[in-house]
Amino acid sequence: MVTFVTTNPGKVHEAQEYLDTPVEQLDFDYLEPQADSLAAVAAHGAREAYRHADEPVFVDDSGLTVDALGGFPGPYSAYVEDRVGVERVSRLAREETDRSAAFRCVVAYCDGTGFAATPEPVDRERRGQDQAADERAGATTDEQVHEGNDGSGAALSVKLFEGVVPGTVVEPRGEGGFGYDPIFEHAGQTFAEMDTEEKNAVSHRGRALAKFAEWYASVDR
Ligand code: ITT
Repeated sequence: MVTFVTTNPGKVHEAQEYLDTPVEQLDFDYLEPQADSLAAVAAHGAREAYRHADEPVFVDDSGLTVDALGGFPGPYSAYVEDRVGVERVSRLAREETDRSAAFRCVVAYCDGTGFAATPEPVDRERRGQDQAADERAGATTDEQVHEGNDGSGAALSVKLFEGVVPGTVVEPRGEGGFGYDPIFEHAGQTFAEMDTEEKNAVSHRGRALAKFAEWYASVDR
């Protein structure tokens, strides 16, 4: 069993499809720092969630980046969805000639131990696609080990797994999924037109979870 700290049941549903072990949701709204990078937000969240839960946890920070809007809404996707709404983000993006966008997800795992000696998970099949999307979306890293300070002087390691999927912003279509799914088209379908399995097979979260699942299954706990 692994604990997914999130307020979003849609994320948990997708994660359960990917991981062999049961995924339990802990509905805890950790404080998200204002940062330009999803990885920084996710790493901070994982540490805070671990301190709250006092057991192994993972979190996921994700967002939509629209190329012509300088990566907006990016790490502010949840705030913008709440205050502005996805239809208005779609309208804004559709005023642009270039409607390219990407969904990015960073899964961050923390169990209070260090990961320095852990072999990095490798996702060769998807790495090329991820790199192409990373370049478009201005990403810097894939999987890595981060050390951070928990405020008590002790370092808490966090393991990060990143997934990116390129697409286009369109008028809302489809009834499934959540959040920005109806306005994000990939290979001719919006994510809201796909079922969970289809979305997971190509999505940012699916790609990050695949790496996490591979690594999680390989480590001795
Ligand atoms: P937690 O932080 O509690 O996990 P959240 O929904 O607030 O839940 P984020 O802070 O990561 O999640 O914000 C992500 C935003 O991007 C939010 O508006 C989501 O609806 C949206 N989002 C994330 N993944 C998505 C996906 O797969 N499809 C559509 N929208 C997504």
